[in-house]
Amino acid sequence: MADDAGRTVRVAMVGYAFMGAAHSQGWRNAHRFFDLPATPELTVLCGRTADATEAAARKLGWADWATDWRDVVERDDVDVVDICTPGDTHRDIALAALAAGKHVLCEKPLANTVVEAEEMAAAARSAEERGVRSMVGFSYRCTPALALARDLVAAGRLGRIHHVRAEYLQDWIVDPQFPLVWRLQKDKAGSGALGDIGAHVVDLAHFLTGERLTGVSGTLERFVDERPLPDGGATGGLGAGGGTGTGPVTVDDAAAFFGRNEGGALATFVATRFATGRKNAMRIELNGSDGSLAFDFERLNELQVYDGTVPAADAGFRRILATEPDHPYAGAWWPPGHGLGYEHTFVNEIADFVRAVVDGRAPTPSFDDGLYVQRVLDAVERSSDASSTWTAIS
Ligand code: SOE
Repeated sequence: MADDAGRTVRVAMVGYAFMGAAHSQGWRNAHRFFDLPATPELTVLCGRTADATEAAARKLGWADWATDWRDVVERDDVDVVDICTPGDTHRDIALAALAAGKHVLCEKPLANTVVEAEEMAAAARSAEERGVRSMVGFSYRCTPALALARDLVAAGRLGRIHHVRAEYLQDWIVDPQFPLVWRLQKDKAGSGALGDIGAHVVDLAHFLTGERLTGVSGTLERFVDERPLPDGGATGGLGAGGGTGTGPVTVDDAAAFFGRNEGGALATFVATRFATGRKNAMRIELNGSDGSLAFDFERLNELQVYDGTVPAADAGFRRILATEPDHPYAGAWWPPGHGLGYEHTFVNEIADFVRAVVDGRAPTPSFDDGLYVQRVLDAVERSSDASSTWTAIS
């Protein structure tokens, strides 16, 4: 951490595609909207190829650029390493950064396997003892309406939770001609819709209820087995195309699973990239003995709440516009009713991270929270492969 006078947090970010762009605007803006104890500095951006990384550094506002993350994590002018790469590099970068005494923000899912996630969580716990902090980037927790939902559940407003129903619906690969990008390759991404977007709803179910799943049963599906290679080989981003030849899709296109929470609630999940017409419809509904709440990220400033304790004639779902100064994060932004977008969840997330790092607190969600999600993903995969109907989560 920089000296008290400067009170800066000097950041190195590895990766600069979709998440790199989302995080960069978060690092640029967090101290301009939140009163933070230190000012983030976009010190160095790290990527695989020099020309593309230099261009990305200029575009995204980074002071320097590099192509070897092993050097970057050792730099004396770096306090934080932000990992925005595909999952196959999360473990190596995080372990090296933590060992070098750097605080780490790592995109979700934490890793590609439970073994990697266990190593990362153990390293994070050890680093915590040296005052080195770490967090996994489940950014949707920083949506005001979802943070409000968590507060309502924690205050007991829903009573005992009986049902959690969560789904994350996208449709960007319904076209079989969409190219074989890295998110469709197991060795890069670890899994498909299950880990990429299913991880978000598994984490949200935990975040909102404060309870973890004790077991799951589920199935995975792949609708398209072969896709055109992207231009420049099978590694392109969300939209790279134009390659020659085809390659095998090695991950799931969709996942459906259910489980039981520690508190007894029945939880059901769907994560799919084949929900034609649904672009980023991340939805969750909780039903309790005293009420319910419902959220849809396509209407992310709103929370639907049902109070079951009022007379039936007066009861009904009401819409809360989570844009009041008293709503989580909302007070740092615009006047009531003006609303936030997807990018603001990353600014909110980075503000939380900077505050925790400078104040000497363990940020949440922790690598242990990320490990829990990894165990659920793994249990769903084993459940899908096995003939058994139930897979316990260790
Ligand atoms: C998948 O398309 C994706 O980019 C996820 O990887 C992100 O985590 C999610 O925020 C948006 O959709």
